[in-house]
Amino acid sequence: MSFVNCLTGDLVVPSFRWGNCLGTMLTDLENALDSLIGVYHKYSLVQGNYHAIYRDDLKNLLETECPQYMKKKNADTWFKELDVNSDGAINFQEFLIFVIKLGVAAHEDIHKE
Ligand SMILES: [Ca+2]
Repeated sequence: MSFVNCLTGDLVVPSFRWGNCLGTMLTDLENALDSLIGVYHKYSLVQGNYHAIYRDDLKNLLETECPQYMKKKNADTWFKELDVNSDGAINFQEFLIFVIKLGVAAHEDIHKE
Protein backbone atom coordinates (compact mmCIF):
# COMPACT_ATOMS: atom_id res chain seq x y z
CA MET A 1 0.00 0.00 0.00
CA SER A 2 1.27 3.46 -0.81
CA PHE A 3 -0.10 6.95 -0.64
CA VAL A 4 0.32 10.08 -2.70
CA ASN A 5 1.07 13.32 -0.89
CA CYS A 6 -1.75 15.67 -1.93
CA LEU A 7 0.48 18.74 -1.78
CA THR A 8 3.58 17.48 -3.58
CA GLY A 9 2.27 14.52 -5.58
CA ASP A 10 5.14 12.45 -4.20
CA LEU A 11 4.72 8.77 -3.48
CA VAL A 12 4.69 8.27 0.29
CA VAL A 13 6.11 4.95 1.36
CA PRO A 14 5.06 3.84 4.82
CA SER A 15 7.84 2.34 6.87
CA PHE A 16 7.80 -0.28 9.54
CA ARG A 17 8.06 1.07 13.08
CA TRP A 18 9.39 -1.23 15.74
CA GLY A 19 6.58 -1.99 18.14
CA ASN A 20 4.94 1.35 17.36
CA CYS A 21 6.24 2.62 20.70
CA LEU A 22 5.68 6.33 20.77
CA GLY A 23 8.32 8.14 22.72
CA THR A 24 10.76 5.25 22.49
CA MET A 25 14.02 5.90 20.70
CA LEU A 26 15.00 3.34 18.11
CA THR A 27 18.39 1.74 18.48
CA ASP A 28 20.97 2.25 15.73
CA LEU A 29 20.29 -1.27 14.42
CA GLU A 30 16.51 -0.75 14.43
CA ASN A 31 16.99 2.51 12.53
CA ALA A 32 19.24 0.75 10.01
CA LEU A 33 16.72 -2.07 9.49
CA ASP A 34 13.89 0.43 9.15
CA SER A 35 15.92 2.25 6.49
CA LEU A 36 16.58 -0.99 4.59
CA ILE A 37 12.87 -1.83 4.56
CA GLY A 38 12.09 1.72 3.46
CA VAL A 39 14.58 1.55 0.58
CA TYR A 40 13.14 -1.81 -0.52
CA HIS A 41 9.58 -0.45 -0.55
CA LYS A 42 10.64 2.74 -2.29
CA TYR A 43 11.51 0.61 -5.34
CA SER A 44 9.02 -2.25 -4.93
CA LEU A 45 6.08 0.16 -4.76
CA VAL A 46 6.98 1.77 -8.08
CA GLN A 47 4.86 -0.98 -9.62
CA GLY A 48 2.60 -1.27 -6.59
CA ASN A 49 3.91 -4.47 -5.04
CA TYR A 50 5.32 -4.58 -1.50
CA HIS A 51 7.13 -7.83 -2.25
CA ALA A 52 8.69 -7.48 -5.70
CA ILE A 53 11.33 -5.29 -7.28
CA TYR A 54 11.36 -5.82 -11.04
CA ARG A 55 14.36 -5.62 -13.37
CA ASP A 56 14.07 -1.93 -14.35
CA ASP A 57 13.34 -0.89 -10.78
CA LEU A 58 16.38 -2.81 -9.51
CA LYS A 59 18.46 -0.98 -12.10
CA ASN A 60 17.14 2.35 -10.79
CA LEU A 61 17.84 1.25 -7.21
CA LEU A 62 21.42 0.30 -8.06
CA GLU A 63 22.09 3.49 -10.02
CA THR A 64 20.54 5.72 -7.37
CA GLU A 65 21.40 4.07 -4.06
CA CYS A 66 24.81 2.50 -4.70
CA PRO A 67 26.37 3.51 -8.03
CA GLN A 68 29.88 2.71 -6.80
CA TYR A 69 28.98 -0.99 -6.62
CA MET A 70 27.86 -1.14 -10.28
CA LYS A 71 31.37 -0.62 -11.61
CA LYS A 72 32.24 -4.32 -11.53
CA LYS A 73 28.75 -5.75 -12.12
CA ASN A 74 25.91 -4.30 -14.22
CA ALA A 75 22.22 -4.30 -13.28
CA ASP A 76 21.33 -7.35 -15.42
CA THR A 77 24.09 -9.39 -13.81
CA TRP A 78 22.93 -8.30 -10.34
CA PHE A 79 19.34 -9.20 -11.22
CA LYS A 80 20.24 -12.71 -12.42
CA GLU A 81 22.38 -13.27 -9.34
CA LEU A 82 19.76 -12.02 -6.87
CA ASP A 83 16.64 -13.62 -8.38
CA VAL A 84 17.37 -16.91 -6.63
CA ASN A 85 13.90 -18.40 -7.20
CA SER A 86 13.83 -17.25 -10.86
CA ASP A 87 10.40 -15.63 -10.62
CA GLY A 88 11.43 -12.44 -12.42
CA ALA A 89 11.40 -10.24 -9.34
CA ILE A 90 13.52 -9.52 -6.29
CA ASN A 91 11.65 -10.30 -3.06
CA PHE A 92 12.77 -8.92 0.30
CA GLN A 93 14.79 -12.03 1.19
CA GLU A 94 16.64 -11.79 -2.12
CA PHE A 95 17.19 -8.08 -1.48
CA LEU A 96 18.80 -8.97 1.85
CA ILE A 97 21.34 -11.13 -0.02
CA PHE A 98 22.25 -7.97 -1.93
CA VAL A 99 22.51 -6.01 1.34
CA ILE A 100 24.84 -8.65 2.79
CA LYS A 101 27.09 -8.48 -0.29
CA LEU A 102 27.14 -4.69 -0.16
CA GLY A 103 27.80 -4.76 3.57
CA VAL A 104 30.77 -7.08 3.16
CA ALA A 105 32.18 -4.90 0.37
CA ALA A 106 31.61 -1.69 2.34
CA HIS A 107 33.25 -3.18 5.42
CA GLU A 108 36.27 -4.23 3.36
CA ASP A 109 36.45 -0.72 1.82
CA ILE A 110 36.41 0.89 5.26
CA HIS A 111 39.46 -1.15 6.34
CA LYS A 112 41.49 -0.52 3.18
CA GLU A 113 44.36 1.87 3.53
CA1 LIG B 1 12.88 -13.76 -7.06
